[in-house]
Amino acid sequence: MAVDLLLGLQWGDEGKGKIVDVLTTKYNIIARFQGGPNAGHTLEFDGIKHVLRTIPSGIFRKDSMNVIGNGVVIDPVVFVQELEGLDKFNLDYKSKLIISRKAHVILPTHRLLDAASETSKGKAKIGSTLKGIGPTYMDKTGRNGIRIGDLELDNWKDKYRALANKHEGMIAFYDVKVQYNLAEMEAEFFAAVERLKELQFIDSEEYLNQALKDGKSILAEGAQGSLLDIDFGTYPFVTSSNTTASGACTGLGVPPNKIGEVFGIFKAYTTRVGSGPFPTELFDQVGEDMARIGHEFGAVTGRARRCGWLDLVALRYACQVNGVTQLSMMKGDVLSGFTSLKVCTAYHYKGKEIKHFPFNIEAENVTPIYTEFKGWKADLTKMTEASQFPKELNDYIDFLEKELELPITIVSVGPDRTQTINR
Ligand code: 2SA
Ligand code: MG
Repeated sequence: MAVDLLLGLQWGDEGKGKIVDVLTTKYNIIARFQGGPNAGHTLEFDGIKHVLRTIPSGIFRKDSMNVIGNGVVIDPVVFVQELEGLDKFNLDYKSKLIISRKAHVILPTHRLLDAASETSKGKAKIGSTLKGIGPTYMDKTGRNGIRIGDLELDNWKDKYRALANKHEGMIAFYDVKVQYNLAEMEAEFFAAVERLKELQFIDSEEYLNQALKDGKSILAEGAQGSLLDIDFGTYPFVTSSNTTASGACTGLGVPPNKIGEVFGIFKAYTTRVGSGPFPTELFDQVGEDMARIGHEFGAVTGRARRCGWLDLVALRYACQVNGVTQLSMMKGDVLSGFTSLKVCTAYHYKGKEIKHFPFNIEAENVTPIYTEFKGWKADLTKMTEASQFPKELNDYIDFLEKELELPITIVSVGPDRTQTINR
């Protein structure tokens, strides 16, 4: 059996949670491979809306196992809150959720360091979610981190103390005002670690490879988006993990020759939260309409998302880096009623027209070149099959498929599980 991947192709918030939820019935195991509580995967079904942070989106399905892989960073405090949020659903998460011993732990001081680093940058800040993601991955690559498996050792608190002390020195070094009461944060953290230890910690690479041998199917659920990838994203305005396909291999311990389908998820327009370049960003009424109609607010922090037209230069790049095999287009319903729609097909870059994603996409270097489309009026949200689509929507989809040289097999026409159309 193979591991299929589900990845966001833009700057996050493409609607991955919804598509994982729709696809989970086809898989035995759903696995997260990178990121942490900076993610907010929204699922809607039976009139309920739920946001998942670190827990894989298969948790609501009776028969799926959910694995948090070694590439993920876990904040025990947020994790326990997440578990408490699931209590009302009566899920047997102790038997359905397993955590890699090699995943790294976000400490309270990692969150403080995130805040200190962002404050020290002033206007140049990354716009991080302040969940401690960057500092935790820094400690991982700096070979200082504490892993989930460490929490099973008797002396883990010694290791914790040494690292937290070091972090306090670093916070002082930043020389910015960060108010905190570490004793309080630590009490909450230690209590959360004890709850976390009630779950199963495993050697997840062993578990997953054995599952493949046993004929089980696995879906790897990406978080954030390709343009936030630490290597291929709009650096430094990125997150600190590999959000692209290769991250699934390193973040789960499954070999590349076991990767099967790569589902790429994109919105029919583009959004971005946090700082950083965004060539097709709109600063006018049209952009405001997209934000309002699309409810474009961060699922974790509530931040307003910046909105703009679909950028095919960026999307083509993301498809290439990930080896996408099929696409899902989300939130086309938000564009209903727009008189005309634009799609960026190339950039003017240093006096030339280019179609590849260049090193620097800052506004002073890049001007988008657009193709314009007639909009559609019909409300898509009640549609149940592709034959009901208005001609203008079909024209839009056909154009994207031709430009991207990939099939758009799923079109989402609303947030609910049921508002999903296969083509
Ligand atoms: P971080 O916290 O260090 O990973 O932030 C670094 C950059 O990555 C962006 N980022 C995100 N962008 C979109 N969605 C994300 N998750 C939340 C959601 C966002 C929220 O799913 O709604 O609630 O605000 C996410 N996580 C990280 C971030 O904006 C920085 O640009
Ligand atoms: Mg999100």
